Amino acid sequence: MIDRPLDESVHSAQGNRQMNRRDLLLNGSSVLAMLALASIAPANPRSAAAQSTAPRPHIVYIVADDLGWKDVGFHGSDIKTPNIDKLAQDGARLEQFYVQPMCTPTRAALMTGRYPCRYGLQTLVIPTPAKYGLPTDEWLLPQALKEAGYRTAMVGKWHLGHADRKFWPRQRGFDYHYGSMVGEVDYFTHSSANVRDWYRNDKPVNEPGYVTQLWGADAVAQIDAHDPKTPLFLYLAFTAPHSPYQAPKEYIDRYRHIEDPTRRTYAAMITCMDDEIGKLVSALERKRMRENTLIVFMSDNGGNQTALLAGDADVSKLKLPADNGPYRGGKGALYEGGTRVAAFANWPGQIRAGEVREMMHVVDMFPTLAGLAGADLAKGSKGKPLDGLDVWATVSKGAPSPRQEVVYNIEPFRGGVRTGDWKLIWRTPLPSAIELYNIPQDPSEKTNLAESNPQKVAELQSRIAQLARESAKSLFLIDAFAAVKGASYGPPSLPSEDAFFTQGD
Ligand SMILES: [Ca+2]
Repeated sequence: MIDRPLDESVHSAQGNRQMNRRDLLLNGSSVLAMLALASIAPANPRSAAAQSTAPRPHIVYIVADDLGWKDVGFHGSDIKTPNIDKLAQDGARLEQFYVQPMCTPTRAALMTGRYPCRYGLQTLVIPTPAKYGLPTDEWLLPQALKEAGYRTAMVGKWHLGHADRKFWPRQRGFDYHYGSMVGEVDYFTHSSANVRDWYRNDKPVNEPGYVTQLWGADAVAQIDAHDPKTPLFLYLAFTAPHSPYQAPKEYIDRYRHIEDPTRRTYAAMITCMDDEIGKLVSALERKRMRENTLIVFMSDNGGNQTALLAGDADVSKLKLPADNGPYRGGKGALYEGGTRVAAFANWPGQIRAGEVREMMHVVDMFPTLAGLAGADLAKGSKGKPLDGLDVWATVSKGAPSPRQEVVYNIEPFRGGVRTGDWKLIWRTPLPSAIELYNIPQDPSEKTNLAESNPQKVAELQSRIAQLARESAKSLFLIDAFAAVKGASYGPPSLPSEDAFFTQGD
């Protein structure tokens, strides 16, 4: 499939309605009536992973956070990422790799192989004060790999539930975890709103250092201590280059030539992450594990272009630094800039080097990795159907992808689906909006073809409506509605007695 960017200059968030927090809540509460109509997906048989002929590899899965599509050397950035570039050049560069538009939904999709709308994590992220998490009856990738005999270690950011330890990584299939639970922490204090969020194996720890370097060093320590006879699954989830924009001075100094201070720091954060990835590859080589290790890299969503979606840090006065290249919009948006991310897979001798322009979605990683690991997909799934497809032949040899459909997200107030070349974005709050794009011809989503293709619009609307009917209620909106409700009851706010004297009749 030909899918060349048409114009590198498009960064517009045009049509991407600016929302403030109040709008968001009102928007949320206006759709709550629709939530009552939502129902859980009917059970389909879980697809079995294709039999793999490859040996069982160690798996290192690396996630960057809010990384712009263009902000890696292999996509032409001026930001230096030599270690990432080497892995990408020697591996498969996955040029149509889709994720969900934000942190929590993408991480949930990776862990479950199922769309976040199946279990209520489709809207925004799990906010720091929220109490909900990824439902514990979902069967997760580390659980499946652990069952198959893997040692499972996680280093980094979780963001799939933090208020109750039942949601934490070690309760969800990881033998080991070092890192943070919420969406972002200060890179030096490891705190969110002055509360430290820093744990090793469920115990709070207080260690000085810069987050990216601490996680890089810990990932190396995991490899150094690993017995290579046991297959290893290492999930390394960096927060870089998510806000707050902070980096060690020595990295910032390398980018003196970048005038904008936020972009300078952002570049430094990425290069620091790249150095840590380089050290990790060296550790694998030292340990003679490299030849049998599959390394996958992706960003969890596109680079952020909306201050209100930056998280806890106030970035409203900054020029947001991420660059999504030719793709429209960014984090939070259903456009390609929010959902089509920098990604590659590398396994020497097993993955052919080159560009793979076939469609794949982060939900595909569960059955693909489980297939390589010989894991039993059905065990523990309680009959819930996977949305993911085994894309190993596509990743490793560039074979045609079994994936013909991309679900960008399904929420009570908007949905986005692509089937083949055609993509529909449907916003339902009144006044509603429909956008139809031919992605191979128009990857920058400049020309809305909805009016001239009513049949294609109807077909994709029908698919979105079907997925919406199958969706679970949004846990974020339930939470948001509870907050709105809290402000809707209580003693009446009537004028005080003084007002009768000062305001007259
Ligand atoms: Ca993110």
